[in-house]
Amino acid sequence: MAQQEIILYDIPRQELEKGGWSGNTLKARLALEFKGLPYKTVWVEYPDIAAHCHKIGAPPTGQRDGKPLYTLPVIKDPNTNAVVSDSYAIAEYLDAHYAAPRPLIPAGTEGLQAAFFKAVTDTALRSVLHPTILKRVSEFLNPPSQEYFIRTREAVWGKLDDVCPPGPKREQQMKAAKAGFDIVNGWYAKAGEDKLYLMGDTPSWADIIVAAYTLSIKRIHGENSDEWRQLSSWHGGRWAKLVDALGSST
Ligand SMILES: N[C@@H](CCC(=O)N[C@@H](CS)C(=O)NCC(=O)O)C(=O)O
Repeated sequence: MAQQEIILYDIPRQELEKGGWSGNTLKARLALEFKGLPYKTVWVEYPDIAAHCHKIGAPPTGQRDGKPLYTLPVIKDPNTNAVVSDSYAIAEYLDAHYAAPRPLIPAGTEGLQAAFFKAVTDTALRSVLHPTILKRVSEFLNPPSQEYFIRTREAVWGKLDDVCPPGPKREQQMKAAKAGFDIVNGWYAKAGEDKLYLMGDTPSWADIIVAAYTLSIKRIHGENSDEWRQLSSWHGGRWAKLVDALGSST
């Protein structure tokens, strides 16, 4: 039977033509494209995620305030009837069910990929780059998501206006991000200065993680932003080249 389109649930922004923007959902999107699998996007506003997950049978991925937390990305695969939450679990699912044309997590690297995910997230991505995006994201979401995002993020970060305002605080944050990427660049350089991927010539899930977050900075702040200008110039343009190699047009 012909391969049916996998459904990717993602969070919309006002200008949908600018494509997916969330680092987490971009990981799943890039993984689907890496495999060359046909898929379509169903857009779900933040306040509707939990109800939507209930409806399709997608499990929560964590907890917030002692209650189950439902997040995107989720995929639904009509070929197998599987519904999978969490970007990492989605990558593992795709490898398990669609081995061809190439693995996201090559055999024997499972533990290393998991260790890299934790290390790169803590060093450069989530903890360091994340504060730079919060205010901007709150501005481009549709009204229902906007209200939800501001309320839930301010409960954690305080006033979004104060998290990473333009000026010295933002400059400091970008310096911290650069310092994080310096470390990650050192890991990449172990494969050879001229190599694009963490495994040298073989792209893998590790690179998709980095490419997805890097692409999210480009999409969130915009191609002409200072944030993207800086990030895309670091380390000989390594991160921008990863986006070019593994990024998505949607
Ligand atoms: N570990 C999850 C995290 C996903 C995640 O945090 N997604 C955010 C969007 S970027 C979300 O859906 N949040 C729902 C909420 O804040 O209520 C993954 O990798 O998929």
